[in-house]
Amino acid sequence: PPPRTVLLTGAAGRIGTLLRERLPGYGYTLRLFDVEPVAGEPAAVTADLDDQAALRRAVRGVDAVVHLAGIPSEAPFARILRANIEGTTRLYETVREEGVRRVVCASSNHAVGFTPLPGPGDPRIPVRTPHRPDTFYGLSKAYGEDLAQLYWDRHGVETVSLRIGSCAAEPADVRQLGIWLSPDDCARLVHAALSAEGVAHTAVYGSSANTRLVWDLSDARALGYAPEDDSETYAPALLAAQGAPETEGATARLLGGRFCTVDPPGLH
Ligand code: 15L
Repeated sequence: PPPRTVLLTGAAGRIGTLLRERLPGYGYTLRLFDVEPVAGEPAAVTADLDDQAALRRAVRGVDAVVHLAGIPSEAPFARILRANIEGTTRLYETVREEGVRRVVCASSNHAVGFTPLPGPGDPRIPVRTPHRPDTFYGLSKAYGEDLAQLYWDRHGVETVSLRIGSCAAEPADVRQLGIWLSPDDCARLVHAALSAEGVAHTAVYGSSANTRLVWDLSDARALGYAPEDDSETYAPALLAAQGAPETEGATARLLGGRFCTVDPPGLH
């Protein structure tokens, strides 16, 4: 049977919030976990991923985990190490110990951010492309994908790693037109990742069916994901305000965009 009780880590965050509003409509019962209080949700667990007792109580008895907790952009390595690398490892170890079968894990386009964008006529970026993280943040997402593979190969924990593009109510800039994931499509994708059978460890790109798509959505569609939105609705206004996508410059033709040249934050 498909998972019904789902633990949502990072439930107070941007994607956590939009999934809290939408996943119950697919029939899921949610348990919520976040380092910050979840507004209007007194039953949510407010704890850090290094609080082993709280994490175990949250994981025990669920059918699946949607793991969104972590730092969502570049930060000093020590912070990324603690929140994203150690935090995700603790989560998987607890999932294994508690016998939970399925994780849906938030990876990111920044795990492969140095991948060149396809030019006119080039094929879209495939899932099976080498990890090319653009930041410590992207590196932590590449680690998460390898961790998921380890827990499948060693322990039979299934994961769908979602290399999410830009998930927000609207795309914020011309770059995001290629990788925008609408909130409704995000819920469709997570539902597909929770309910597809026999996923082992599968990585997929996470975006809507954008006209300007830069990556291959067929692996996501193979899970049963059928996106309904397209960023093209927002293209005329964004192009009028910001101009055509740049074709020159260090980051213009790289998937990760500005992440590829962000100032290195150092270790601490
Ligand atoms: C991400 O991984 C970030 O979490 C999000 O805030 C966006 O910046 C997104 O990537 C993006 O690449 O637009």
